[in-house]
Amino acid sequence: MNQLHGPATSPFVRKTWIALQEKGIAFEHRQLDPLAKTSAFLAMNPLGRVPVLEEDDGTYICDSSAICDYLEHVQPEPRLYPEAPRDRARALWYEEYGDTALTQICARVFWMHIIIPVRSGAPVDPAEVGAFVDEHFPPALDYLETQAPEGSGIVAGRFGIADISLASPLRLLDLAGAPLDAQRWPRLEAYYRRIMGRPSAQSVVTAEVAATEVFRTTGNAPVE
Ligand SMILES: N[C@@H](CCC(=O)N[C@@H](CS)C(=O)NCC(=O)O)C(=O)O
Repeated sequence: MNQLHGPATSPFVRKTWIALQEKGIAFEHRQLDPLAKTSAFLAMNPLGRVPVLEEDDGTYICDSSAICDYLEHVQPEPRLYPEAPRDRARALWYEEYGDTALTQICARVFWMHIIIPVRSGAPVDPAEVGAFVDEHFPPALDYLETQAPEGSGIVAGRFGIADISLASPLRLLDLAGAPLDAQRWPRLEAYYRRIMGRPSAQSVVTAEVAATEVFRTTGNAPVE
């Protein structure tokens, strides 16, 4: 069976997990600390990053975008990438936005709430978190507030890779105990909750909550 390597807290692992679930492709989840650059890990991915998808024949496919594109080709239905060129381009743009701008700010909040306190021995500093959020959230989230759809599909009204890629980093805020401000970004928050309500996204919850607890108590990712 396919194996998906990496902590479920990673937005890139979550994105890949949800895509696998949406496609109905069976897989086993394997713990792997992406900061521990073991030779076994680097043999799978010389960049030392997760996720890595390991196939039955021992092939490794790295990078969430490469994996999701691969899944679309080996199992086209249900489609996660639009067919029409402009819609496809827009979907790839939102995927990129989720993987970069959104992940950077959400991951930082997760680190400030969950990982840094246990590593430093100092409690969360609400003033520091607040200053970060005030400076970095509006530029990234005000844009998404203008884009968020009424339904679950930000591109052409149809759910797909763009929605998965935007919801996956936002989930870090829930796991950090600092959820997205529904008063400040109501359309985005409601859209995010709709994506999170899908069975594919719910299937990650047990693993991501457990991984968060390991991070919160040890400062490190869970390992096998
Ligand atoms: N573009 C990559 C990004 C993967 C990535 O940065 N993963 C993080 C975990 S969230 C990682 O492995 N970081 C370890 C490191 O950079 O040393 C993807 O889409 O898979």
